[in-house]
Amino acid sequence: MKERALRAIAECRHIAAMTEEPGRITRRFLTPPTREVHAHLRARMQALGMTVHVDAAGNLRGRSAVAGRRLLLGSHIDTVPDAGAFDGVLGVTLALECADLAREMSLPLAVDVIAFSEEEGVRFGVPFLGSRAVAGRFDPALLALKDDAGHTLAQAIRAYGLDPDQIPAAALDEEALGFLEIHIEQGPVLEAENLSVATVTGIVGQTRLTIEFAGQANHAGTTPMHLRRDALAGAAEWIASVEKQAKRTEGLVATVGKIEVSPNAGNVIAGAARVSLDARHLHDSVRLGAVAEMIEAATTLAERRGLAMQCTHQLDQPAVSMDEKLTAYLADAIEMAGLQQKPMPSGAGHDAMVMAARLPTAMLFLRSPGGISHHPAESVREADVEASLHVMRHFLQRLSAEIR
Ligand code: HGY
Ligand code: MN
Ligand code: MN
Repeated sequence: MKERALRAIAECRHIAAMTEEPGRITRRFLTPPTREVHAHLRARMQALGMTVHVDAAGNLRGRSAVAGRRLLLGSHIDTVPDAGAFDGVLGVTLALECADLAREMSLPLAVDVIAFSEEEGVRFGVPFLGSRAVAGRFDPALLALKDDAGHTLAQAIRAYGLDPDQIPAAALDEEALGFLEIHIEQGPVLEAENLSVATVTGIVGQTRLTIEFAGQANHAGTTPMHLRRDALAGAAEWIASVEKQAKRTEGLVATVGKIEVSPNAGNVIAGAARVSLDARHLHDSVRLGAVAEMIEAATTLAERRGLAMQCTHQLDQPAVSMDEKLTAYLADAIEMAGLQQKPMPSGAGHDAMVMAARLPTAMLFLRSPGGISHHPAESVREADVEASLHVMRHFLQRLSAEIR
């Protein structure tokens, strides 16, 4: 298993070099480096005897030649800007190792591998586009979304040589035993408890929206403070209130990670400020209540400051529980691999939360050294990757026993 683990890690580092920005890992939805990744993974899939195609949503799909009940494994290959090498991609390289393990053990299991096209939602602001298509939950209205360059999602798909009208055909059209996503934890929990792996009980719900404050651009030197309608000062007050509210709400995380200011000049009072909000909680009622309060706070401060305020929702993704049976098989496999079992929720979003609407879904987490992710320092331990493959070997055998 050691050589499989080393290969899975080496593949992540190899794919990391396929980037929009030399020296950093950035690979947004269907940008040119995606083509390199697809070519590389296609060869890997074909070497495993798979038939391979890219569906209309840009997912790379490897279909096992084994005649038998299907199990889907996979994760995403798109990244955030200046990302680490393992978020998503490790789930694909380990899925390939698992498909090879199933073949080596002559299991009656057809292990298919999916490299999802757009999980992060960086380019078009809305995540899970690839997995929505596979799960048959892609809203055609999304095709009108625009990226920072003004290209629509439909244009990006066509520019890649795909046909957005064919997205409905990307939907899974057969029953499968389930979908399993192997992923780094991206947080500090497993490292704090000195554990290699964990089963995921559920994935937190997620709201993503944009708040635009509009005031009056004016001269920074001649405009008295009491005569200003400063959009950036309003946004700053709101951002501070969001952080305060999240800190006092148990289990809530809220992030303003992006701000765009106009005209964005040091000697001009900002006429417009556009900020992102990403709010998450394991209980949807808490998340939705907190988001409503944050929007109310934006409305109130905008009125007080003489600003216009507009809120645009990009995502309202309910919290999702993982499949109990598959998760129990995974927990048993962890114990059979001689490891301590730990069930835990995921604070990060994953394609698994979309796939769970379509078929039984489970996740296996690996420790994130330093608890860091969405950052070049993101890493994995070789021993943990090797341990995850032992777990998966037991899991595949257990699932096969069910269908013999
Ligand atoms: O943002 C997330 O939770 C995930 O990493 N896409
Ligand atoms: Mn991810
Ligand atoms: Mn991510």
